[in-house]
Amino acid sequence: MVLSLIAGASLCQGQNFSEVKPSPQTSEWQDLEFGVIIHFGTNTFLDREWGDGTADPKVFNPTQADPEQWVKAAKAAGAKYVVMVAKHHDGFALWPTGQTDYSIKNSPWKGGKGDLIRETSDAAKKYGLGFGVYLSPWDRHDPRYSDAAAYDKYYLALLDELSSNYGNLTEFWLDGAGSGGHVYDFKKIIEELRVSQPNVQVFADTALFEYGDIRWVGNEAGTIPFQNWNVIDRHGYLRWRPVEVDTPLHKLHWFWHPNDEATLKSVDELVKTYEESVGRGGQLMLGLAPDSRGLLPDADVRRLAEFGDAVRKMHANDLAKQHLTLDANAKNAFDDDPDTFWSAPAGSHASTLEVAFAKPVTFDRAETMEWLNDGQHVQEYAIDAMEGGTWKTVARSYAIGHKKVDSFPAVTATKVRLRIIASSSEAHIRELRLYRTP
Ligand code: FUL
Repeated sequence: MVLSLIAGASLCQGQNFSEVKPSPQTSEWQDLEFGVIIHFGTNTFLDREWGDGTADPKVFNPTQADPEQWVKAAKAAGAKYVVMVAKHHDGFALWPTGQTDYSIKNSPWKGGKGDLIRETSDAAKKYGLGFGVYLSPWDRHDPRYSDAAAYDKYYLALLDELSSNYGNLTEFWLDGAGSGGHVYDFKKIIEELRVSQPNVQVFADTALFEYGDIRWVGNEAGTIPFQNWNVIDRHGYLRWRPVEVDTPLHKLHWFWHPNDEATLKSVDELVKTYEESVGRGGQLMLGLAPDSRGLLPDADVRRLAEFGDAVRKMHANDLAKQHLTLDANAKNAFDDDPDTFWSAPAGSHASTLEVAFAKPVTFDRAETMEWLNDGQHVQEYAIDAMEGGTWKTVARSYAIGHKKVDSFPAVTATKVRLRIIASSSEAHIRELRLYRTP
């Protein structure tokens, strides 16, 4: 009795939302802000989103598959890493696995000698992007799926190949789709993954709640529709688990489909998605889909470059840099150095970071970043601009987190202040940036 009380007490230690901190690996991952996920497989050739596992491997026959083209297009969009769907729900493996014949080994592509995971990870490395994989737990082809223990063994063997043969993985995607009712030994799966990939960030939706480092946003529309706090309660214990926002470049389509040009998202739609994902402290995971040639369609490549240009232009001129002299502490919020931050007075729960300008600056967008290594502390804040000698509040909101974008009608100000209205302990502000929308 006494022992169980003591054990219960120790479980409760540190269970305070603002005391939970990210791991160094998760912080590093959050700094990437934007990745892409690539869907390519038998579905590409059969006009399908969810293959039923009966497709003949011979249908997989791209004539010009070029992972370097995919990676270059992702990089032009501003993505920092690529996640490749190694096996989707149809069970077809895009690498020459030794665990099943249902793979590219039995396709006509490169006479069965190709390896798309190798080519894509090599391309990512060549262009300086991170690499990750998606391995669908749900499998509509493999007969072992009906026997939970046999399938776990199979899945583990696939995972071992992916986690030991393709270098460091940035992210591992565990997709809950379709698995309703099937029980997997996720504990074992994650344990095994960690042996060769101790730093990989595991994405998992709510069905696989216990196992992820990163959580699903809950929709595929490209938006975080809530105040974004990084720490969530997992069945009674707290864990730092940031949000990933996955959404495809073509509306509702993760795989390529013929005559699908009309679903290609516009630059404005993509920028809105960026603002509502990265701009709300989350990670953007944009879905790309090579066509039956094995190339991203020209229009997609162009759109990705246009999107990247639009985001770069939005950030071309940080007006906050025109501030007058600041003390060393405040300067840290305007230096673009991710390792420095302005710290509010120790122990404070409210504070102000203020800058003045020699000449008035006109802006309609503010980007604020919290230094999160010590936890997420800012609970409520406002941005005020001094216009015509009086302070005017242009934005007021709750969580800041990794990054927070606030947009408002343009103001012309001689001074700007970030007012921390409530924070669980002193605020740590990594950057405060001001922009005029081009
Ligand atoms: C979903 C899957 O069902 C879709 O086909 C796609 O792979 C998406 C990224 O995740 O859960």
